[in-house]
Amino acid sequence: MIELYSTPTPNGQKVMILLEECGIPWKHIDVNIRTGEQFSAEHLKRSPNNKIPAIVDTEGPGGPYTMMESGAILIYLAEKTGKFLSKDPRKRYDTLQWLIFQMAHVGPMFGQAGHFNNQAKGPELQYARDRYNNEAKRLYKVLDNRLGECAWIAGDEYSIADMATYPWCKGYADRGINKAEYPNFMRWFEAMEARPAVQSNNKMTTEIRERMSKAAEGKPPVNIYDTKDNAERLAKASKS
Ligand SMILES: N[C@@H](CCC(=O)N[C@@H](CS)C(=O)NCC(=O)O)C(=O)O
Repeated sequence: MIELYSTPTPNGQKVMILLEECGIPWKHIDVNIRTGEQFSAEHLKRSPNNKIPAIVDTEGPGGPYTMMESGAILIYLAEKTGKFLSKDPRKRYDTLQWLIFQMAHVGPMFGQAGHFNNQAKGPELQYARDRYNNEAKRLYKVLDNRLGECAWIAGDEYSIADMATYPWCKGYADRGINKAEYPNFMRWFEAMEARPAVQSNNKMTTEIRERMSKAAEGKPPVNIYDTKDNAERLAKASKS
């Protein structure tokens, strides 16, 4: 059994998609990052960086195995199930380079763009807004160019690189990405949305979010965007 300790953000969803694609037994254990549950002593044991997602594989190598970092989790689960990470060396490294492209660029840059568009809206921050929005648009073009060469991000086979990238790309319309300018990206995005596992992820995402909002009623939210507060929360949790 795979226990997924998470919130269905893009980083959480990529693991949900893989679990649904593999059809192995798994369950979602809600860790509400809006109310600070990522700073609990139990969660810090699973994820010392106080982030979601984390997994526990109750039948891991040598016993129950705990992991943080969504990219590492995807590689682990792909290797465990023998799916979506080719054994052919070239295809495998193609998949890993595009997975790491998502982890190092798409996730962090889209995340910063979202932060300055939605959280830090001051007019004096226009430089940051432009920097991350332009970078996000450039990354969509990298994806569009790549998907003009092959059916899936890593090549001719659907892989964990597609699963990692898709949830981050859902907001393409808000970023000014249109079908005419990014046709290869759009073709891929539609192919992703046609997959039953992706549809199941999207349905579960809505349900889990509703369940988590209900459970959080009356609990004070934490401001996870305040990095100084986060450092203090971690220091406090580490003492307990
Ligand atoms: N590189 C990490 C990033 C994880 C991450 O940033 N998770 C966010 C949600 S998407 C989180 O847990 N934020 C809570 C916090 O910063 O306190 C991964 O891919 O797993």
